[in-house]
Amino acid sequence: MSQERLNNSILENLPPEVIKPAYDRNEVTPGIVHLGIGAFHRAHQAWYTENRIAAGENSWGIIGASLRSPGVRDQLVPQNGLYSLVEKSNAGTKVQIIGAVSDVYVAPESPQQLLELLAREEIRIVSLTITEKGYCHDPASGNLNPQHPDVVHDLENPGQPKSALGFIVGALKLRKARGLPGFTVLSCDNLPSNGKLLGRVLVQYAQQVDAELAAWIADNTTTPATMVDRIVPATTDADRDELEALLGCRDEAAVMAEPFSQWVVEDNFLRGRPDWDKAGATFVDDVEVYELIKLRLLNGSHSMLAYSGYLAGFETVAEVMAEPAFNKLALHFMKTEATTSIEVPTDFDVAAYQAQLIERFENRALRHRTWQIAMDGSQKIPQRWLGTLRHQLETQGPIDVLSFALANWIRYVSAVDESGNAIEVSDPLAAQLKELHDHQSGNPHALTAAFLAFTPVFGDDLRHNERLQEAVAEWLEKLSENGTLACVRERFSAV
Ligand code: NAI
Ligand code: CS2
Repeated sequence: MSQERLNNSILENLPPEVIKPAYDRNEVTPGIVHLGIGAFHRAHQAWYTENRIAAGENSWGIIGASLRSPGVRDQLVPQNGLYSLVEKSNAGTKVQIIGAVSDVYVAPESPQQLLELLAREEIRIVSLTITEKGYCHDPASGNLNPQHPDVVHDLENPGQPKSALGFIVGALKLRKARGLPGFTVLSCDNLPSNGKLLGRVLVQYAQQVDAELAAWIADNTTTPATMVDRIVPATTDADRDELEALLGCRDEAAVMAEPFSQWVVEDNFLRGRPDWDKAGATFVDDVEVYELIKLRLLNGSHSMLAYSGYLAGFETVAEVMAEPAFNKLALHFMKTEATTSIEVPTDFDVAAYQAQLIERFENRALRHRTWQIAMDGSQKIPQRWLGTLRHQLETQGPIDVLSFALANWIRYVSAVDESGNAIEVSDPLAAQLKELHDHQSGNPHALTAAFLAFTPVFGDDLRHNERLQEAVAEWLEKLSENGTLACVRERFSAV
């Protein structure tokens, strides 16, 4: 029988080693609305903000909103918004109770209520972690996808939006009409030039509503770029049970994270911001190179290890990394393909960064499932692999690992693993990708050609590249004959 839920009244009874909010939560007023209050926001941006509120910046309280499901609201609201951030590493566990979130709205239950919240003057920052697919854009071009079902719905039903774009533009329209200032919209998702992308799709969406509003939004909002980094797996019931034993109460909203955290933010805020730099964040003028390094090295390796690791039968990243050939493969990929595609600043120690990534992936205390990282490949692959690939093709650089990775992704979206078991492929384009696979399965060359011609992911250029075509088809042949684990051991044990 679960014990009492975490809440304000039992904070003082928690074990002394648990870090608790060292401020009066009643003194905190909202300044940030966060859309997509999933695990990552709670373990990253909210953690930095908690630090600033504890330092007295108490007008930056967070109100969360889910644009999809009531799950997180039902976890947090019965706990007065409190939750545990559990830092886990091979060296041990550290628990901090975060108090920065005061409430959670569920948009589908009351879209008007969320629009009104976003239109409140004191809201100066609207931050987002809505996943790569939440921006209703075309991943290959970076422009708004006007046929996206949520865009079509929201333009026809502006009072009941479903998308973040619909809510943000709807709220800005209210603010303009009421003579209120705009706000800063802060993307914290793993997208290239996420600030520019968000600014572009917001204005492209608003132009479909009203050109004057689009112009006002361009002048009365800022969309700074960010590079966000902290590995935060989905929380399991086993995690909650383990934590309950430690806390002596039940925390349904807890999040698990590695100790490492990085946040690089373009310092372009319309109406102020918390001093997140005093909590360890970095404000810069140009986030570009930080994003590139992180997306191509960390996220590029993550996705490569996710598809090949899953098909090789490994459930978590740490399990994949415990296989010596995979461990070597990860570093080999970073050194020979991902890093060579980036102009790394001379004062940046890329070898140390690569070694640290390997160590972070080896963190056995975090159960980061290969299946979770494998989600939304059609939305992730363009920024994680294709920039590197185009560079390697242009410069005659090696593409051995990227073509191996693409071949494994193609096999993964067939939705059948090497033992004939079904794979639950979670991707907005899963049905199209499976059809593409099944149409050409058994013919590696035709299969490769069909995928490279799939423009929503690959654009128009890669289909014509014979070297790439050959390399992927060759891997598809080898992998279906010998299986992923045998191929990795045979090819990468000695790199
Ligand atoms: P999560 O599954 O815990 O939360 C995802 C949130 O996005 C939920 O609130 C969900 O309702 C919302 N969402 C999903 N699809 C949406 C859509 N189409 N429109 C609007 N909202 C939508 O996932 P988590 O771990 O919070 O990750 C979210 C994003 O954060 C990632 O996609 C990535 O961009 C970024 N991120 C995650 C890291 C991690 O290790 N978990 C680390 C760095 C960045
Ligand atoms: C992961 C990222 O699920 C995924 O796609 O690659 O969430 C990764 O954990 C983070 O970007 C780390 O900062």
